[in-house]
Amino acid sequence: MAIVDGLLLAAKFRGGLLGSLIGDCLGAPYEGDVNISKVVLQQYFNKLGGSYTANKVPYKPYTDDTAMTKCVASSLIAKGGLDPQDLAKRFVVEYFNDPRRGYGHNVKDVFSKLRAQKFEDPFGPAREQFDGAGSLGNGAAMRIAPLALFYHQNYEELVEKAKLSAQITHTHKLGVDGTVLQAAAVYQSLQANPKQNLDVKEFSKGLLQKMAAIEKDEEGLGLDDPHPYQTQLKIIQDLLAKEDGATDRDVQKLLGNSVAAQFSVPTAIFCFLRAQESIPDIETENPFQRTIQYAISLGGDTDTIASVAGAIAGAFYGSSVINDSFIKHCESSEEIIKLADELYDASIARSAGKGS
Ligand code: R7I
Ligand code: MG
Ligand code: MG
Repeated sequence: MAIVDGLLLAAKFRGGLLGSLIGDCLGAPYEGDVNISKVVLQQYFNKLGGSYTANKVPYKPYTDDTAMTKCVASSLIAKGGLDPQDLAKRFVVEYFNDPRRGYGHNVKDVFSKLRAQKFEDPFGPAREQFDGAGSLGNGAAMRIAPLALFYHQNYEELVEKAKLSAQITHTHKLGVDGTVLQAAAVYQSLQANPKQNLDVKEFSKGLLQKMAAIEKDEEGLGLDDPHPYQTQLKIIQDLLAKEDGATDRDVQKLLGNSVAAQFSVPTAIFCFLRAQESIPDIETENPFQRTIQYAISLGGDTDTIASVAGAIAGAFYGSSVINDSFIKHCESSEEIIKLADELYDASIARSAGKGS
């Protein structure tokens, strides 16, 4: 952690949570779309990035991705670490207070069952999803950024807590491992120095090594490919190495843009890595904006892929790279900044032995 001092680390916490929020809010209007016009998308970003005048510009509401991310952050802050029962309660209270946030179709059953059994077993209802197979959706990965930031000083602990936090709603190996992959990506971003060009080969190699340690005991779990995330990471490396650049079609076909964690988390990681350099038809010098704009341009699960990519980008660059106008256009951005600062304090207090 030597290259990241306290000030930068605090800015990276803000960047990670703001990136997650902005990707969600800006991506939400396009969720489910195919063939998004690059010209229209560019105009959308130009307008949102222009000078901000309160009440005169569109205000972008957040969706379930942010609602659940806020629960993860506030639970970690309140409890000084992961407390699955407390987190499950926060998900349920949040959902029943404000259900119209575009939640996944099946995860709502988990919330009802958790409420009915009074949180006695916070993992029980998720295990029953999809006839006992568990959900393989990206709903646990999309909310993991606060946890990856909080546990940044101990990678083994981060993996263990990321898995547990996922299992409150997602118990399928693909849902859990996709969450670990996103946690690992945010972790690597946080450790990297934004003043130097990112070595995208090293970044993907680091993730491959980490997923090799995760995907080692899956024989007998019934997956066609025993190493699905390593397969996706190798595709990322191939696409990055393409001389004339991967086409949108390549990315959609090979990496995917669906609600499945396997076909959205690696896609988001690819968006962040590809956006280190210019991308055709995306007019901005700002690599954070490029990441989010590119993620949305691929269509499909745009709020989530942009949110996951935005968290990785924000944790790498820190909040200073983020256009203030984007921040102000997003619902609850002030609350997110406050949560990021409190999460940073809680994480530092814990590692200094002062936390619980
Ligand atoms: O994963 P989850 O929380 O959904 C997150 C997505 C994000 O895009 C959000 O922005 C929001 O729009 O929803 O919710 P789940 O209900 O667990 O999973 C989402 C969907 O993935 C389900 O409704 C299914 O269509 C699909 N899915 C599965 N389909 C077949 N078999 C998830 N798991 C399975 C499965 O095992
Ligand atoms: Mg959503
Ligand atoms: Mg989504």
